[in-house]
Amino acid sequence: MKKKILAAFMAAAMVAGMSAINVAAEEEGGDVITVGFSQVGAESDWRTANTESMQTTFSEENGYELIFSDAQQKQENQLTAVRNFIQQEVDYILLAPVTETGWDTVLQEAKDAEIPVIIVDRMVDVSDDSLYTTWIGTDSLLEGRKAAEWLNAYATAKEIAPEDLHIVDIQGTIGSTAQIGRTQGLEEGVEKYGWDLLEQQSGEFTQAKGQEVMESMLKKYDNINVVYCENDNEAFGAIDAIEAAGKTVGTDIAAGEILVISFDTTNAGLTNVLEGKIACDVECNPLHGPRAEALIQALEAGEEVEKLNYVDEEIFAFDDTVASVTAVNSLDEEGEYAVTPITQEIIDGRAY
Ligand code: GYE
Repeated sequence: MKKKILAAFMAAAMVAGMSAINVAAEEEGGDVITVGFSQVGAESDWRTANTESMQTTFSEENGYELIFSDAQQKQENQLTAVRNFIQQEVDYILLAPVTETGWDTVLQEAKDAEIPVIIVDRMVDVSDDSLYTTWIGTDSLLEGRKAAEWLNAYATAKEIAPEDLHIVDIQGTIGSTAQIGRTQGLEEGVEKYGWDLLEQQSGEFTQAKGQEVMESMLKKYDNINVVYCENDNEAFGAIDAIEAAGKTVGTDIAAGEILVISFDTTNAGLTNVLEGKIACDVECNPLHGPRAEALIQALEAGEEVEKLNYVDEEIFAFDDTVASVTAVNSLDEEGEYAVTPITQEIIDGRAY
């Protein structure tokens, strides 16, 4: 008898206990924000830092469930990922689009499902801006213009005639915002100052492709003295190719050195600046996790958010020949931007 009572009591306690746990889980579940993030890939150091920033921000401890999808640089994978997020009824979709075009249909589907879409890093080119809620990222055109103005100021200070700058452009993924803006910045410089632009070819933002493209360009032209790399990883590949060809990477163009310009200012990129292998590196900040979260929190609170959110960025160079550059941003505002000569301390103090 006693045993039976005890068993019944225990069973009741278990049911009560379990349902208490369930209630707690449901309550917690109610607060958890589910975020689907379609990432471009893992093509560069910048991208790795960007992924890390998103993953640490949208963590369980912070009250999120993150569904992460790596598209391996393919738009079709991103279309599938976004459609999966819609099916899973996530609360928010974060999309770092590989290229700008081709998003109208899938974004319409997200809109119809009433899931807010936050575009991160690169932009989308859509016929109707209401297809996404907001965008957070960097001003690639401004970055390109900063680099071009630095090159002009540096060459002028070293008394190198514009027509004596023989430039090759290792472009990013064709059709991506980062490529479009950085390429345009260089092309405007060519137009404005009369530089000799020998060739443009995509290095897909990777070290391997950057190296391959540089190798082929070195075979074609014997007078290259400036390499404009549209990200750090391409620069690492280009530097390897130049050195393997028996040429010297550096900043003394008159002495026959090949000057490298780059973007991103990753830890390894800035280390190359310190060594004088990259002359000028224009910052592109990848730490978008907290920025995207701030937008989500504002939306959760029912606040209006800006449509376009640009991040402020710096310029680093191997020396102090150029103190600052003047450039116009994507919103048509002219600004003066300081150029910081790199030091080990600066590198050590940075988060990526
Ligand atoms: O510069 C590059 C990455 O879209 C800004 O993509 C980003 C670029 C970044 O692969 O390294």
